[in-house]
Amino acid sequence: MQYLTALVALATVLAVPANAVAVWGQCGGTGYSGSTVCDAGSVCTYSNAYYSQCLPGTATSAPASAPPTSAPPTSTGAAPPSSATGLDAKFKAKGKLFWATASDSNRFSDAMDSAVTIAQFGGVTPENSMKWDATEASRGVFSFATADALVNYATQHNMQIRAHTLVWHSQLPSWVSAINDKTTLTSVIQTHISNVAGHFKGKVRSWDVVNEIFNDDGTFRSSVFYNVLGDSFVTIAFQAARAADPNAKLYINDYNLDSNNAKLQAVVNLVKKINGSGTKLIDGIGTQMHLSAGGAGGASAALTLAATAGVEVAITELDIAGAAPNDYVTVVKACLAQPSCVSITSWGVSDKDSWRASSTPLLFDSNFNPKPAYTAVIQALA
Ligand code: 9MR
Repeated sequence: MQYLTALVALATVLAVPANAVAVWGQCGGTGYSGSTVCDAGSVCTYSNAYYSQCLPGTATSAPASAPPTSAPPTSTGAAPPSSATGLDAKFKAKGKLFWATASDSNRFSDAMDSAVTIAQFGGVTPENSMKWDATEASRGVFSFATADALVNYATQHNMQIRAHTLVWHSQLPSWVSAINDKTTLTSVIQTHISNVAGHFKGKVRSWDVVNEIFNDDGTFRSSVFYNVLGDSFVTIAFQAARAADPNAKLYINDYNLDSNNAKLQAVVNLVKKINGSGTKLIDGIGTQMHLSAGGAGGASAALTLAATAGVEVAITELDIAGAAPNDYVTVVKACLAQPSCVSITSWGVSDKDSWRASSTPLLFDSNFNPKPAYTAVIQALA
């Protein structure tokens, strides 16, 4: 897939016309009839015969109307299937909402990553850009530039957005962890959520409102949120999220919900308790599914148990360390068989960019070539 790295500058003009394409937008390719001129600060960059994209940077050559100066080199690897035959399309054909991937601009700014993302995935989750440390590192000072880049990219490619995450003990600035009174922490949670979820109001399909709040035995995890507020922090967070973006689906998300176990039972019980005490606040349960080889056997039972909470269920961060193709197939079939399972999100595109890269847990290898697990999943979706 070396050809995907052949970047050919197509456009930068001194005056950018009104119909210029925003950064990350499409600006060329077979069948494309829109503007080939990018906004200032970005340049139309050749990815493949079907796709050119406005990437940040400045052109050093070619005027806007110039064709590519050279044909892309011949690929030595398998070309990504077209979007009509990709993972997301096949998953949707089975009645599901989307198959997404974790991403952020450090990933999709790579032309190979972007080409595979567009061909295969119908949604994104910000891998890091919407977390507390990225959005409110200092109290009351909000930054959204990196997250906005992902939202713009997803919007331009008709991808759904699973936003992640509002209240999490990790990647949490120390000024939050240091709070020790209920009034301040309640206000800080509400301010964070109203600003962050409010900023993306109407643009994301769902939010992971609380993330990883339970221990494996089903007790609450020790965190500043639980230690100061008790379990009331969950309701405080969901109420704030509902107020900030009333149409977003609000999720509770966790790992090790991979079988009928104590942790998943605690999640289901909490959802039933909160939703049963008046207004429905929680719309979905997210099971991350960071699995190990041979560890998918409980997936079907887990999805079945999660569905008993009466909310939608999503597989939100799927990767499988050292996966045999059949491990992936087991997960996909479990979701297909459970009507409440609405979506799958892979936690990244290429093995080389995985948070646990050494265990090669994803569907595309470090050169972005589809792995046998990918082929097995496509066959399972046939
Ligand atoms: O993939 C994320 C990695 O880039 C970050 O360094 C890490 C920091 O905590 O978070 C990773 O994503 C995590 C996700 O937000 C929540 N579930 C576990 C994921 C893997 O650690």
